[in-house]
Amino acid sequence: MSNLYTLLQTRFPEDGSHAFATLRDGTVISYAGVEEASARYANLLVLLEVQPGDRVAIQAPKSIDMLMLYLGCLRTGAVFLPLNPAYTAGELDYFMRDSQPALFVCDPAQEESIRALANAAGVGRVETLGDAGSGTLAALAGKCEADFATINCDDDNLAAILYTSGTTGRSKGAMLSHGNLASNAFTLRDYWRFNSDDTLLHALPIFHTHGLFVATNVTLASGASMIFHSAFDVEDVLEALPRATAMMGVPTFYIRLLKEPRFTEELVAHMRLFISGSAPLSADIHRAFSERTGHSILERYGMTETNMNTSNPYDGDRIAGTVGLPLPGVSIRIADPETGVVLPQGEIGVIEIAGPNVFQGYWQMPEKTAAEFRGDYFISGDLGLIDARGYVSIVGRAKDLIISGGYNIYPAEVENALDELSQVRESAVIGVPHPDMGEGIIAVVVPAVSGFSDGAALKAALADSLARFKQPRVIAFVEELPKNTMGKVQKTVLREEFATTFEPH
Ligand code: MCA
Ligand code: AMP
Repeated sequence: MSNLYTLLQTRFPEDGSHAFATLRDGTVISYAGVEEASARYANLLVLLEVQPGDRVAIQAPKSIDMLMLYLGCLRTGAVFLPLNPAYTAGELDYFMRDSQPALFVCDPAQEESIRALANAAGVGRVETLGDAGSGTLAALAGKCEADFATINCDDDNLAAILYTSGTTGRSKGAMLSHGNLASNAFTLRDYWRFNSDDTLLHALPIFHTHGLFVATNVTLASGASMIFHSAFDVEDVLEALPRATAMMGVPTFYIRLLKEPRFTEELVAHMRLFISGSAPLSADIHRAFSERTGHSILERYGMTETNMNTSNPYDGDRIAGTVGLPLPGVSIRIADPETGVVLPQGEIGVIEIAGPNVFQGYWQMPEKTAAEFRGDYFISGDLGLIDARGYVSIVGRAKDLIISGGYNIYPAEVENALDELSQVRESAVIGVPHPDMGEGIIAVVVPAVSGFSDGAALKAALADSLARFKQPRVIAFVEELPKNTMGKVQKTVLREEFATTFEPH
């Protein structure tokens, strides 16, 4: 096996002028440009003495340069470690100390505060990268050679670490190898029939699996093009759709598009594929979408730890409410969550996954890694079943997790932050249906002093410790939390009580 970059490179179009990405302002980055820019970043990493296996962490605005840095890391054997720009200083401090990056790249606007954090955490070097090629890192890369001999590596050499939260509230770095990413990229390209005539509308963030690996690696593995937007903006998407052939999104993208009368069958007549994932796509949205556009959204299922596991078929029935069939090379079984006994077809249990897509473990957490595997199978924490035709459906979660607009929020982390506040005796954080984000976050709080009900004060206090997307939208005060005889909070009772909080009135 070889380096993921080398494998992708074999599929780059022969004509180097073929567009890889077109930006909002019309700038085109060609495949020859990709080769050159990624070589410059690779040379820069060598110059900065970043060794194979060293982490290169980045918390910066979405940009093509960030993707070129990702490819530069692949080419040198460094480990790319992207972080959500929404993370607060407290969250970053943990990521820096845990991953000990050789290089931390930040938004130029945050340089001063990041340098202070990095010094305290023992991170050796900080550079900046803004959007549109600004920042010290881009300037340094611009002075480097545009040729680089990509290093050879083994399947299990690390390519990236992506942090994912856990039920204990402590984030874990999922280690993904060149082999993990390569297997998934080529499988998805074939399964979804991507080729060099495709233009993918890319409006996802690039610090997560969906926008970074699924969207970008599949594009590169097909020699295809992308229309590269800095974020999802419904107006920009409506404007760009007529030039695209495929789109990947979280359900919120499709919910928002359906709200627009200008989103019509004619507008998307030439599109070949709409893909959804990261959160459940309701059967209602699936149906409304096909009635409006004539397109059946292709829903797939993945995780940070595993890349993509299942997909509805390209040809054949894309069944609303299911996540489709195991991808070629991926094994899926349903097990009893308590005993681990594999269950017969049709029964509900925890979804377990094995295959070349499954990660190498959590960064410096061998016990946590061991606890989440049964043999070769990774225990997803999602509850599901496999029907007679082999389609997988997700019916619930064994893990206490909220998914809002495609971002995961572990209630334990929010509860810990709330419980640290002097005004809070205890708290329970739940997700309930939200018409735009899928789920919205509610904190149910027992105040330290009876009668206290200043939700705004608690929200303000959380702003320093939790990224905005993890902060509860609603804080409800109660005298006590419903608990079972073991003293465990009955979240199902709370979810029922608050079920209609975000419904439009
Ligand atoms: C933004 N906000 C959010 C979210 N996003 N709050 C909760 N959940 C969110 N997802 C905050 C903003 O900071 C803002 O705060 C307020 O909510 C309203 O923002 P709004 O303008 O409505 O949101 P937006 O900026 O338009 O973003 C919504 C979004 C975005 C477009 C859905 O969150 C997004 O791009 N999501 C994609 C996430 C993704 O790529 N997930 C893949 C993970 P304020 O109140 O301060 O204004 S990979 C994965 O899950 C696996 C592997 C898989 O299968 O793919
Ligand atoms: P993450 O930790 O961001 O990788 O999120 C992975 C989780 O997202 C999975 O364990 C599922 O709970 C959820 N997920 C991803 N795709 C889907 C989907 N199509 N339907 C339902 N849940 C999904």
